[in-house]
Amino acid sequence: MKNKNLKAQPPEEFTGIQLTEVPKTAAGFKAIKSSLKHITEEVGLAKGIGLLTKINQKEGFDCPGCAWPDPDEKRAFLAEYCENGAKAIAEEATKNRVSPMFFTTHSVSELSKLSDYEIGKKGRITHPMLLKEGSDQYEEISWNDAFSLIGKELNALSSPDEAIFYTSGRTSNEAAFLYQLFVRQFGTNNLPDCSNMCHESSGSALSETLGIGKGSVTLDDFNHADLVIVMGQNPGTNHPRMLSALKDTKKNGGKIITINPLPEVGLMNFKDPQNPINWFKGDKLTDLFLQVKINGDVALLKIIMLLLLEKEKQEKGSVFDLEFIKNKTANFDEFLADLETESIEKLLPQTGIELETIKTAADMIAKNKKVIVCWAMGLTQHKNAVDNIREIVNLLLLKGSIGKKGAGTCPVRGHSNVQGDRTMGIWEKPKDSFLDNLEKEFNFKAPRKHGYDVVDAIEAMHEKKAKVFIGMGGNFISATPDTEFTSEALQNCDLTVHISTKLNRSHLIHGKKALILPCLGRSEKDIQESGEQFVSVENSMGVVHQSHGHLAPLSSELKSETAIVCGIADNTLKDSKVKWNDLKTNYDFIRDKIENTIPGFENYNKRVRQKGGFYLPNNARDNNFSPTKTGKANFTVNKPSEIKLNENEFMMMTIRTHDQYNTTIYGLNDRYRGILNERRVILMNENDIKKLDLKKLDVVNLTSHFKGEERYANKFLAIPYDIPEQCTATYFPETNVLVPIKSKADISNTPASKTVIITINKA
Ligand SMILES: Nc1nc2c(c(=O)[nH]1)N[C@H]1C(S)=C(S)[C@@H](COP(=O)(O)OP(=O)(O)OC[C@H]3O[C@@H](n4cnc5c(=O)[nH]c(N)nc54)[C@H](O)[C@@H]3O)O[C@H]1N2
Ligand SMILES: Nc1nc2c(c(=O)[nH]1)N[C@H]1C(S)=C(S)[C@@H](COP(=O)(O)OP(=O)(O)OC[C@H]3O[C@@H](n4cnc5c(=O)[nH]c(N)nc54)[C@H](O)[C@@H]3O)O[C@H]1N2
Ligand SMILES: [Mo]
Repeated sequence: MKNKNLKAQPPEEFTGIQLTEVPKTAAGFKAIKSSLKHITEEVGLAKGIGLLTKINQKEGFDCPGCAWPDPDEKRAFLAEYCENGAKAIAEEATKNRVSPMFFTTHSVSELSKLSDYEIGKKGRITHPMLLKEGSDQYEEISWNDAFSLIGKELNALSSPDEAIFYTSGRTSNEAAFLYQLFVRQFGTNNLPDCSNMCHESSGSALSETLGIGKGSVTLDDFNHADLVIVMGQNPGTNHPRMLSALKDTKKNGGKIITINPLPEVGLMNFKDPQNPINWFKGDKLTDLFLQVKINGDVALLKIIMLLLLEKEKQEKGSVFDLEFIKNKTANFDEFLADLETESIEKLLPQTGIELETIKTAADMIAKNKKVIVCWAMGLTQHKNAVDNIREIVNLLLLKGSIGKKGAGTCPVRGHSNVQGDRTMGIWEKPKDSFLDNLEKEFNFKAPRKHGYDVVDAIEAMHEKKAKVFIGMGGNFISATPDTEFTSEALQNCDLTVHISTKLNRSHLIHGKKALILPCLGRSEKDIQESGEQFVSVENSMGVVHQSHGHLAPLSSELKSETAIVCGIADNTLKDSKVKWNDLKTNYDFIRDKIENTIPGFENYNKRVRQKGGFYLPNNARDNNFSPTKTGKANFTVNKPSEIKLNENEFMMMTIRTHDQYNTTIYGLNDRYRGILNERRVILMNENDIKKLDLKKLDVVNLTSHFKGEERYANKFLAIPYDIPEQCTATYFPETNVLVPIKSKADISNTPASKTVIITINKA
């Protein structure tokens, strides 16, 4: 039963907007100033500066911000972090504490009325906490009692498939490996993760076409590329260190094309904060900007490929890499036959771009042989997201731009170890070969039935088919779509458990009983029986390396994620042959087990100790596509988006501000878009504002429409912005309530949180 006193959405209150001019360049000195401000406020200056010198250094800890790789050789003088990495650290190392005392004076329902910003600012959780059935107040519980409660609830289920084990992508390789092993020994593959809402579409498309679900490029490839195309990504905010790589491309004579509905500041111009000479002088990054309509990418890529085909017909071999196509690819004829059925005139309106501009892009692509395409959520969170990425692969295959220096695929990952977690087996659809290896090493029968992904898990809880939810990190209620539906789903559970660093809304939208288990963060020392431990992570380009905490843990009650998994497993599994309590004493033991089960981790303990770590094997990088069904790189046939808007409807994308990390809201500013101190805004084209008879800063209510259903989110300020007509942008998680649970990508099942059809009404 849903508790009406619990608020799953942030309050419909304004915080006092200020608009400034949209800045012309990103980073520079202002970024340094902003880093220092967050660090000083949350951590204190001296301790904060000490921490910053450790981020992403070879003996330091991995920045919990994003998964962008560190240079293999040189690391910057001012440390390899960015403004938003510094904010992530400040947030984790904060002085603020959520202690048992805090909960005696704050009820759950009262806390749920706060915004995500206010909840996050309460700070780090210091002790394991239990919310008893019927209570509105968390109270302290011992670790042993917490573990045995979980064991009891899990073992009381009528099937292991009634439990769900979520993971967010910050969990280390060691913890993730043990977690999936425990879950499979318990008897289910219900291992949804944040990837399901993130790059799942990339994984689906790339595995099918290139035989590996990961990107193919390394950081060094950016030094050698003729052309980098950045699609559906805002690196100035979300992967700031990527801008340095793009700067290197330019320095070496390469060009950059940006494809985005918004002229994102960082991509347009950039001042490198790691180079003081550059603090005040900007570098122009984007050479050609294609301001595509939301979800117009397949149409745009098809037009580009039609233009390339025209040129190729004029002079055979002048544009396409015929040798590569012949030797390395399959399905070229089907692809070509389908492409020729498309017409530029019909496709053009979907893009919203002048044909002349697209022709310039096609010329740049035709001329250059080494092309990298980078992308992120602007491509993966649509109904036809998998098509978007398959179409990118088609383009790269035409150019033979894969498996060679300076060319290839670059899906830019989000969470700092989301890729590593998947490598460790956090996946609801594990491969048989992976399970075979687990069975052999650990002597048990692994479940073979595929488990629930995020959307399926929500539906299962809603239908009461799943009754226990365990979250290894993350903030499920605020990150997932259809907030009110998901809130009902979580509240249907008998037990919800969160292994977390900081207080968040998922602790407040709870099952009949709830537990919060507080864990160490990346920046903290992890001391076990055999001494100080390090963990390992995999970045966006498949490099596995160490991460060492440096700070003393903020409370002696914190446990590492690894120790928590071992505690739960030991209290749940009756006849496991794994010695859970031994494994946690020395993480080398866990790495030995990983080495024995997962290909590519030979000599793990030795190689992870090399400075900078080691690369995992990558068949696409090696120009080998044998893992695909055809044994070659596959061309595919894709269709442009079928979504048609009525005249009064708008397409809405839900995006991140400069001051947030997913559901963690560092501050209320979106500096690079000129919007300060307010999150309840909707960015609209000036003509659309006029058409609706609105003025700048008018208050509007939003209604989303999906298969006859309506969902509502009220009180947003209309902001005129440089965005194509009929396209709008709002911030997540405020508008997740508008994303229908059933509106998701074909094949990958990723919530379509960038293609939300809405109408806008004056409040
Ligand atoms: N500071 C900070 N860093 C982060 C995060 C964070 O929240 N804060 N989150 C991390 C995570 S988990 C992830 S996944 C990444 C996310 O990194 P991004 O994908 O950069 O994040 P979004 O804000 O979702 O931005 C999507 C971009 O795609 C564009 N876009 C939207 N729809 C379309 C479309 O149809 N076509 C095209 N071509 N473009 C489109 C938007 O205008 C926007 O620029 O960042 C990671 N890093
Ligand atoms: N509408 C809309 N929805 C989206 C998106 C979108 O673009 N639009 N993006 C989607 C994407 S790309 C992603 S990846 C998901 C993100 O979904 P999640 O990964 O579930 O969400 P986060 O906000 O990253 O999780 C933050 C919480 O993680 C906990 N935490 C932080 N560090 C640690 C740690 O080291 N260990 C543990 N155990 N806990 C920790 C803290 O308690 C913090 O409150 O959201 C998705 N949701
Ligand atoms: Mo993500």
